[in-house]
Amino acid sequence: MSYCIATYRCFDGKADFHKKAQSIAVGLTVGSWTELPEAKKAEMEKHLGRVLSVDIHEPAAGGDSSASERYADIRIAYPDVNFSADIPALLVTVFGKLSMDGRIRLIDLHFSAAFMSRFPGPKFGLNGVRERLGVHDRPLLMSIFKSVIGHDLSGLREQFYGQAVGGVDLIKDDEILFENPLTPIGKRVETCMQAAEQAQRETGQKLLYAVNLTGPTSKLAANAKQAIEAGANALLFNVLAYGFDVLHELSADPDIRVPIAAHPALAGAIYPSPHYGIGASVLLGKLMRLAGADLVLFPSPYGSVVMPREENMAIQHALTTTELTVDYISRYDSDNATGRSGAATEQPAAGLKTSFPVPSAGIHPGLVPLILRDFGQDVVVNAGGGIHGHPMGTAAGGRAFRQAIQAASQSVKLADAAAQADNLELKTALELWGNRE
Ligand code: 1AE
Repeated sequence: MSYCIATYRCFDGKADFHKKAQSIAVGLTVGSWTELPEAKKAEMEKHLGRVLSVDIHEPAAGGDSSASERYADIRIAYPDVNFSADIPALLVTVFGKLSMDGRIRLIDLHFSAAFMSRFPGPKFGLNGVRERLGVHDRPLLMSIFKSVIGHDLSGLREQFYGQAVGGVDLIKDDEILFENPLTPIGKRVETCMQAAEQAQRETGQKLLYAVNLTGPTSKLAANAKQAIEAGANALLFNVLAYGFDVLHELSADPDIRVPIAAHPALAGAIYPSPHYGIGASVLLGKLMRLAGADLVLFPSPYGSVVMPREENMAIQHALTTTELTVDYISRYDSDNATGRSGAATEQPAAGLKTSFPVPSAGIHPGLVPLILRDFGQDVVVNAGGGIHGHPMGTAAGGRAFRQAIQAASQSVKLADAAAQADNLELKTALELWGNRE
């Protein structure tokens, strides 16, 4: 018997957490247990959830407010046999009704090997994106279209070219650019890819354009294929508005042979509370990777929409770890269990590719050393305002970032790099936005 394991943090000043854990394990699986006749129990045993552990944290006397709350971390194993092997079924099982039942938060998920084996994961992943660009030795740079609503194709082309010629590796649509008569997806792709080719002739650099895949769910795959037909070499997708399963289907579609960048729109309604919702590393880490995102955007700890650094690091870990047995795969197997407490058994690792972390929002060149300090070389530095807002123009904005990335990668201080005559763009950017190294 195989199980997926959910870990919850449950806050309550007085509750009997062991009783609470039992009520979740039973309530979200067989419904009732002690009242069942013995014959029925034998039949239902395989559907019964198991409490694996209950770790109670009592408030520290005189501690700060977070330490002064009483909570328990509760781990529950859910039999795979209870749900179909898809993310919606798993999420509704482990945190459907329960998400509305008081101060409780889903902080981790471990998938059974059988469940995980149904997910191919990212089609390209971090290395595949690097291969497509031919860039293996430095962090990538992405820029974001800004203020494009109401603009026509020529306005778009101009903005695209400015970004491309500045040396960015990827350009993504703004996530609020939907299907519209001025810049419909097919024409948008054709126009932007022409600008990409022009820029490539000048810079020699390849570029991915992540066009925003929008519209009714039933038309997404067709829209994606139309965009690819028109020359799209990447897609942007607002995963949480559509659901993880939609990403999974798009990513697993053999005809959609381009990397998919997952945008975190709506995530702020789900992860930030300490008491409710789903932890960022599950929402924007494990589930995004499992569902097949090649690149995942999330708010950084440094910019305008701030997420705590430890949560960023947990997302990075979930996206890039190769220790899948430890981090992803449930090691609980009832055939080897001793009693009800759960037992560890070794299971084979599923070979999910890693996804590119893309810490975003309010990023400017002065933050690049912090990004590289935390994420190393396998990161996409992503900016909208920090590129277009450069006093010397959009292309200069891209160059300022490339100069910052080069300096930080070689452990050269930004201030020293900015003092070099050929790094005027970086100097100008640091004067405007500051230097946080
Ligand atoms: C967390 C998503 C960031 C994003 O999509 C976006 O548009 C950022 O723009 P800037 O860099 O803050 O201008």
